[in-house]
Amino acid sequence: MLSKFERYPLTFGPTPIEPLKRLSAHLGGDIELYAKREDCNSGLAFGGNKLRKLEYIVPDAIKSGADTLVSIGGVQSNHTRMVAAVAAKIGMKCRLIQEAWVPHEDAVYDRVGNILLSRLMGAEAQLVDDGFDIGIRDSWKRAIAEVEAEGGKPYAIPAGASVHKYGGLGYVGFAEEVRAQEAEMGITFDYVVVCTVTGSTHAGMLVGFSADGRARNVIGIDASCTPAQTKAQVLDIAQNTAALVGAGDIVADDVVLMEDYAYPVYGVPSKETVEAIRLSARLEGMITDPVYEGKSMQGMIDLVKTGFFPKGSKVLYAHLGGAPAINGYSYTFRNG
Ligand code: 5PA
Repeated sequence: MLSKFERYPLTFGPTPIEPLKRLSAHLGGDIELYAKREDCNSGLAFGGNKLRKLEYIVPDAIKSGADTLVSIGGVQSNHTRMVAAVAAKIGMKCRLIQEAWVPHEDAVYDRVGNILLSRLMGAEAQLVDDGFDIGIRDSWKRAIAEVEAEGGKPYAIPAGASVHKYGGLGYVGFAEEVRAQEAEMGITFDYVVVCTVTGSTHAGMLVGFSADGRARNVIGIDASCTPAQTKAQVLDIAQNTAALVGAGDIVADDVVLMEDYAYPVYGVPSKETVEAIRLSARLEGMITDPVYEGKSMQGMIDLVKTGFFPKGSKVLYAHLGGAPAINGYSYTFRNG
């Protein structure tokens, strides 16, 4: 589906799929859990899901003649870290808006983890005191205008690289890659679990898996805590992406989004999220974060425990990255 689109390689290639044997056994052994390690997809600043998206956006940025990538996220945004890494790699400047999306407790929250790495890679990170919203933000528009006023040529990348015309393509590629790996492994996954916030990861998967009738087997776990807006954005991106690649249409019922795990708010882990992070760390040595993957891990564990997946199901957890943010939650994990 993607051969007509230009791709700028930022990743190592297909990401490994590994069985989560101890976690599966711990949860009763009726469901086989696997992880696809998108968190290990690149040597660029610890990698993660944004790189698949940016691979299809970078050619457009280079063609535009821009000299500065401009993007936005929370203080501990993984996305902005990835944009900073890509800017360094392709020789552009980088301007980042880091909004106060998370009511955080750690005193060093804006000094460690993702934002530390972004600064280290030369990005200019501006802290802005606005709350969580996955939509288009005035602060981001202002940053674009500022770069222009200073004589630069900005290339604008929205939150999570999601509502960009090419934002959904990367995860269409993920579905195609999974299909090829299934053929090699001689198995078929019954479900794919994905953490959903700005929507293009889930949306791309919907389009990619719709090719073999599996769109509704993609189980989104909401981590935005604003699920109506997230769901609408997933549908919108999926429909635009389907039209772009020439796939069949995606309808509202194709967007399966579990809304029960994002509490108390975006970026703040519940007691159950923290337990899920510990469990996956202690049984698998697999690190998930308090903002995104910890919530989808919690969701997957709960769906196994509550019998959502029929006995014998093979479930693929898309590990989308995000571990650096855990440094901003040192108080939560002070005793492990
Ligand atoms: C993010 C997003 P989508 O935004 O494509 O729905 O992906 C959700 C997601 N897992 C899942 C990890 C590790 C993520 O970083 N992160 C955002 C960020 O600013 O980092 C876009 C919100």
